[in-house]
Order: sequence, then structure tokens, then C-alpha cells
Amino acid sequence: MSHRNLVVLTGAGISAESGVPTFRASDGLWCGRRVEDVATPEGYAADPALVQDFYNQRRRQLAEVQPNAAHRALAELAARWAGGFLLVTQNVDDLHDRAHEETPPAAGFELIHMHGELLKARCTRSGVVTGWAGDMTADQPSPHHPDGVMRPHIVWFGETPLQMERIQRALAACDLFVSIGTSGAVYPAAGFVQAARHSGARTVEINLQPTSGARLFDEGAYGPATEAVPAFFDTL
Ligand code: BV8
Repeated sequence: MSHRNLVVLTGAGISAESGVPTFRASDGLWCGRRVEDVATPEGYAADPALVQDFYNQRRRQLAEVQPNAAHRALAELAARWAGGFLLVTQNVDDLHDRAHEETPPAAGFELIHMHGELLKARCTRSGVVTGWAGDMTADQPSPHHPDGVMRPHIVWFGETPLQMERIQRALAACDLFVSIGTSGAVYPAAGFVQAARHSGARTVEINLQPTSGARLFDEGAYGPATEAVPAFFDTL
């Protein structure tokens, strides 16, 4: 079966073998606090220094990690894919970006970070988003608005994910949907497979082992992403 329009969704599991901890393996705690409590507007309002430090530590860690064979297999597929190819990641690391810089994609490729990016910051008043590689303080002055401060350009729990209309259009037109390294614990990303099925797409889950949503997929390919992802894409 030849596929034209591909949508791939990735989660923390695709970066795990690069050394980036997943959310729910580390029992979802950070400094003894639930990530769901730290990664929220309320958490940020209550203790901006703690939340900024949570992201400062993860931003610094990016300098120590590299894309792995799963990121590179996606980049190699994107370089040769003739149709539409939307890669939607829930991850805020830049490992996909670096893999596609090393192997430039074909014209029909697009990468969306639906939960934002560690290497970007946003002005709380103007909404202007800029690149940000260093640490951020709790009251980081914004160069874009006299009353604004810079916050991580991250979608917290309770905030609206980015580019949802674009994602929903791609899901409505896709004929192959592949979900890689995500537990399916977080919405709306966890609902994308249903939208793809509704469009008649072939749906595939790639993970260490079947997730609680495995029954929603036509097929599963199980094992570490650095093995299972290249092996599956070799069949396309
Ligand atoms: C929204 C940025 C409205 C932060 C993140 C009650 C019921 C249902 C939903 C809700 C509810 N109450 C609230 C909600 C909504 C809420 C939600 O879903 N909550 C959950 C906790 C119940 N969602 C939201 O608030 C979202 N916004 O709904 O707005 C809306 C909706 C639609 C349209 C418009 C508006 C916003 C959610 C975004 C939150 N921000 N990230 C940060 O990074 O600090 S989410 C966070 O979790 C990360 O992005 C992460 O990617 C994501 C999901 O986790 P996973 O990536 O799946 O990681 P996890 O650790 O869970 O799993 C890892 C997987 O990898 C496992 O399956 C494992 O087996 C596998 N794996 C491990 N190693 C490997 C591997 N696989 C292969 N190889 C390996 N080596």
C-alpha cells in the first residue's frame, strides 16, 4: 500500500535513549513535586523562580545530549518522502530540529512543537517569541514590552497547544499515522489517533511495549525506538 500523506506524533520516549528523562518513568516527579503542578500557569505564578529553574536545568541539559538513531531515521525518511509529511512532537527538546538540520527534509515536510520549545522564550505582555539558549530568571526583563517579563515558550497544562488547526487539517488528510514513544497520557495529542482513524488512515504505534491505547491502533511495533523506528520505516 503506497502512502501519500504521513503524520508522525512523537513523545518523550523518542528522546529517552539520548538521555532525556521521560515524564512518567521518573514517577513524574521533579524535586519532589508533580510535573503536572510545576508545568502550569498556577505553578509559575506561585513560584516563578522554581518553574524557571525547572526549565533552566532542562535547557542546560540539551548541550549534553544528541539526536539518536530514531531521530535520524525520521530525518532520512523526511528527506525521501514525496508526499505531505507532518512531524508533530510533544517534546520541547531540539533533537528533531538538529536531526533535520543534519539531513535536510524534502519540500512537503513540516515540524511542529505542539507543546513549545525549551530554546525559545515568550514575552508575557506582547506574546513575542524569541530564541533563548541561556538561563531565565523569575523576573527576566522583556525587551519587547516595558511591563512584560520573559517566560519559557512552553505550553503548560491548562494552556492551548500550538498550531492545533494545522495539526487537525493534516490528520483529516493523512493516510498513515505513526505514534512514537508516547504514553497517550496527555490530551489533545492522545486523541490524534482517533482523528486519523476517522480519516481512514492506517495507524501504527511504536513504543517499548503496548500502551493503554494500543487497541486504538491497527498495528504496533515494539522495542527501543532506536531499533523499532528505523526497522518500521524500512518497510515503507
Ligand atoms: C489543553 C510541556 C485545551 C511541559 C506538556 C482530564 C482528562 C483528560 C484531559 C485532561 C484532564 N484534565 C486536564 C486535561 C487536559 C490536559 C491533560 O491531558 N492532562 C493529563 C495529565 C490528564 N491537557 C492540557 O492541559 C493541554 N491543553 O488541553 O488545552 C485545549 C484542547 C484542545 C484544543 C485546544 C485547547 C496541554 C498539555 C501540554 C502540557 N505540556 N509539556 C514540559 O515539557 O515541561 S505535556 C508533557 O507530557 C510533555 O510534552 C510530554 O511529551 C507529554 C506526554 O508525555 P509523553 O511524551 O507521552 O511521555 P511519557 O513519559 O508519558 O511516556 C513516555 C513513553 O515513551 C512511554 O509510553 C514509554 O513506554 C515510552 N518509551 C520510553 N523509553 C522508550 C520509549 N519508547 C520507545 N523507546 C524507548 N527507548
